Amino acid sequence: PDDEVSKAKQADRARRICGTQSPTIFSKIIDRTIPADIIYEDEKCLAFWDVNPQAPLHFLVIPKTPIPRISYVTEDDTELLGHLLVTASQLAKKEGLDEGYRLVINDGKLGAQSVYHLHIHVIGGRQMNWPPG
Ligand code: DGP
Repeated sequence: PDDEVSKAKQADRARRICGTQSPTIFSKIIDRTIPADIIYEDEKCLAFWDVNPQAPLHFLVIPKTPIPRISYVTEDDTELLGHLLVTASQLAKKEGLDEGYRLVINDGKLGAQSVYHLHIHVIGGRQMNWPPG
């Protein structure tokens, strides 16, 4: 976790220095420039396994449109955000997470966001704790 926080701090610093990081590594996953273990794709979104899993099952659902962070969305993104959540729910069911799971969206430096392309974490397969770290 500390490592994720330091990555988030580094990303925030890079973003402040260089402007918004775009394209991020997730754009390269979308266009297949770099490989990922993709679970699902449609015209609006992509889902793939997280390279640094925090639980037995951990995947990400991302919009194909590179919205940097949840705090930047507008009313125009309402339908897309709904679609991402419905997709996350359907994929969690498909992966057998019948007893529950955690959805997380990290935003910005204090939210420990490290990749500035909006993503929903779907984390499951073990007991989650509250409060989160
Ligand atoms: P966040 O801290 O919320 O910005 O989460 C970014 C997540 O993205 C983190 O859990 C690790 C994952 N990640 C970063 N780079 C890659 C990559 O190249 N491939 C995959 N599959 N996941 C990645």
